[in-house]
Amino acid sequence: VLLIISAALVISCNANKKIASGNKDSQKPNIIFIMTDDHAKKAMSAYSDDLIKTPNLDRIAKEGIQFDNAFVTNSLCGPSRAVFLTGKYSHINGFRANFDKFNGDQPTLPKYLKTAGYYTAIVGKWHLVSIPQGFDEYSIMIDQGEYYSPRFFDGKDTVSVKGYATDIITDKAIKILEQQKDSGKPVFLMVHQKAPHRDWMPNVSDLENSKEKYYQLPETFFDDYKNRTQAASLADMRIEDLFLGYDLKLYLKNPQEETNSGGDKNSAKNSYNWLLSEYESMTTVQKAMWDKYYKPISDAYYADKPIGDELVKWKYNRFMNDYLKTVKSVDDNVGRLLEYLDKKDLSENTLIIYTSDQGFFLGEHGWFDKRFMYEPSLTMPLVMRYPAKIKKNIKTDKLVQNLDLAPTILKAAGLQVPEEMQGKSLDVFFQGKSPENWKDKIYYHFYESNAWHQVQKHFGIRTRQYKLIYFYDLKDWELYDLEKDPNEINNVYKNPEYQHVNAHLKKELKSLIIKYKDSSATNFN
Ligand code: SGN
Ligand code: CA
Repeated sequence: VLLIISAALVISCNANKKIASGNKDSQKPNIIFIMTDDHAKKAMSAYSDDLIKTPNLDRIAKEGIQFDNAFVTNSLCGPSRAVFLTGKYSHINGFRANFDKFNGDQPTLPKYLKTAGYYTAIVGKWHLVSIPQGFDEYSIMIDQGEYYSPRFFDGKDTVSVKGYATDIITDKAIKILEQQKDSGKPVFLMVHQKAPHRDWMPNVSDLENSKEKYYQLPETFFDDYKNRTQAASLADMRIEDLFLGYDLKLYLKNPQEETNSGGDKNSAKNSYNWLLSEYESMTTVQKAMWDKYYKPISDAYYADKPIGDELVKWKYNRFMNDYLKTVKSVDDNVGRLLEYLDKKDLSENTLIIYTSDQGFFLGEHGWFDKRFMYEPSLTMPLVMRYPAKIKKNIKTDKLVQNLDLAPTILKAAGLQVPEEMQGKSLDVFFQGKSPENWKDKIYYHFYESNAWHQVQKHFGIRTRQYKLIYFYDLKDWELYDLEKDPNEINNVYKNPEYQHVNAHLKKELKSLIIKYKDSSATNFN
């Protein structure tokens, strides 16, 4: 008996020694989950290199797996984060729209991981209103967060940190990894960037020696919303309504100009002051670098005063230049994190995931923002690397969802996926094979109404070929044949040739509603 006990002691000592060496050899991987805010798939060169080169984000894809058809279940910040934390749809986790408050008492991914011995932490944007639960450590931004001198709350104090948000959040992430690397515990770290969310303030270091670039308008930029339901024309998120000061960084001669620039008049008044207060929070050096770039742009605008289509094109380009610069800073900082992992020999046994809380319209249909079930806002970038378990250079176009991420992470941590989670682990794709019986349809439900950007509530189904959407307050439908009409401008719901498709999809939609237990989505024929 003594012999057996001492043998067991030796084994357990060895196991402890192994874990102590930076978790490299232990069974459980470190898990780093990077989520940005509003990053459109087409602004990442692994998906399309028309707009920007993102070598570091692409590196994750090249050294791992890229999901070409990854979708959110509700295209809005808070709801998407709640889905990720719970592995459940909004109607089950209770966070349907940004004005809700997340019920942190429910089971969540960090809680499961913490119980299983993980050190759990989140840095950056939270946006779920209630206090984070299940984390050993957190440092979250207040509400939407700020680009310059952002404020962070750690459970005790709120502190404003000098510098640029994307850099600071990455510094915080690296610091946690460094502090934990010899602790013997695997780490689950959520790195939530504010970028590239509105109001798209670039890092001043990316303004130096930089010139405005010209970006081609998307094909559907001048969409007239013909043969669509009313939803598209009711939406208030047109590029032409971007605010001159707040969004496009002009030095307004008179704050009234903001009010006249279009969009929601009340927010126009506030937005002018918002930009000023962000500018005021910069250091003298930052302000000087900012002015050096934006002042000549502003002067040129007042000298030329574009109008009509010229003004709309000018606004589009101004917006795109800033948006893409905030993405560039994300890419640089992801590079920094990857380098840190390499340097500390942590890459092999780390699952790193990059995604965004939803997609974003970059001028498609004349819009910015998201919310709609249309492709640019429904899709999200999703790439993962985990050299120990994921083959290199894999791509899949199967339909996957943000709902699947919590199960994927639990599985990677060697844990059971709880029955009540509604997603499926994506580990079945890790060896490059296409799993049999994978889902071939997804369900979507957007709940916000009478709020920012005025998008009507809707739910719907997307298959490989079709998308059927029901705007239930309007009691009106849209159907798109994505193979023939990838830009979703031709609603064929009333087309006689598609009646069999409608009937079939409605049946499938009903079965998804039952499967996912969405009792709020009834009453349609
Ligand atoms: C803010 C933005 C909106 C944006 C929402 C939600 N306006 O209200 O443009 O749609 O956030 O975004 S702003 O003038 O305050 O920037 S989300 O990503 O948090 O859901
Ligand atoms: Ca968002």
